[in-house]
Amino acid sequence: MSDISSAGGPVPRMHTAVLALGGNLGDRLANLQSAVDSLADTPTLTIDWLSPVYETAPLLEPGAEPQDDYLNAVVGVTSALPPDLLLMRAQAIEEALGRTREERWGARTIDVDLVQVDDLISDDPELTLPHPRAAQRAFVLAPWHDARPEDVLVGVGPIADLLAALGGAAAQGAVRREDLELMLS
Ligand code: A4P
Ligand code: MG
Repeated sequence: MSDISSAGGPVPRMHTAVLALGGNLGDRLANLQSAVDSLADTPTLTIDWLSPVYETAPLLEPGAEPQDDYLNAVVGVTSALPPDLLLMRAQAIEEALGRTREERWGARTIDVDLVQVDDLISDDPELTLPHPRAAQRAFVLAPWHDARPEDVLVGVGPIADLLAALGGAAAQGAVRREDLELMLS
């Protein structure tokens, strides 16, 4: 969708999104950083903010094999990509970083999820917005809250309240790694 600019030429509509990154295979920090770099290299996309990095206990499907701890982070972006193309870009970045999909919630080099886009609400299984499990996950809420304490999960509530309702980050085994940092190149 485009607006017509008074200066002539179409001005694409911009979208604001919150993305969650996580991985527990390989060089976890390098994979998070590569995902950030790839997002930053995406045409029309600007990274507005980066959260701190958290080390988090794996949240597993009942009965699943044990997994290593994850590194998780959250990123705020602005882009002309509509939500479906932003999801395609996220999945292409996952693939380029060696993501495979043998099992749901399986160990992975990188997962790039769309937590929310603008104030959109959708129950489309291909792209559910906001992400249906974000409100229950300290590995999303804690880094997001550190970066943007006033933010609201669209249609749900302030992320500060959601994190408090979980009992804080530590209650789910999420610990901020002060020694690790993501960079904007
Ligand atoms: N999909 C629908 N909505 C979205 C959205 N908002 N963002 C669809 C991204 N994808 C969305 O995703 C499966 C399908 O979800 C896609 O086809 C997409 O069209 P996937 O990335 O292939 O598979 P997945 O990530 O294994 O599944 P799922 O259900 O998205 O898993 P979650 O909920 O992302 O959980 N523990 C810790 N500590 N840290 C983690 O990061 N991550 C997971 C995965 C489990 N445990 C974890 C962590
Ligand atoms: Mg996913």
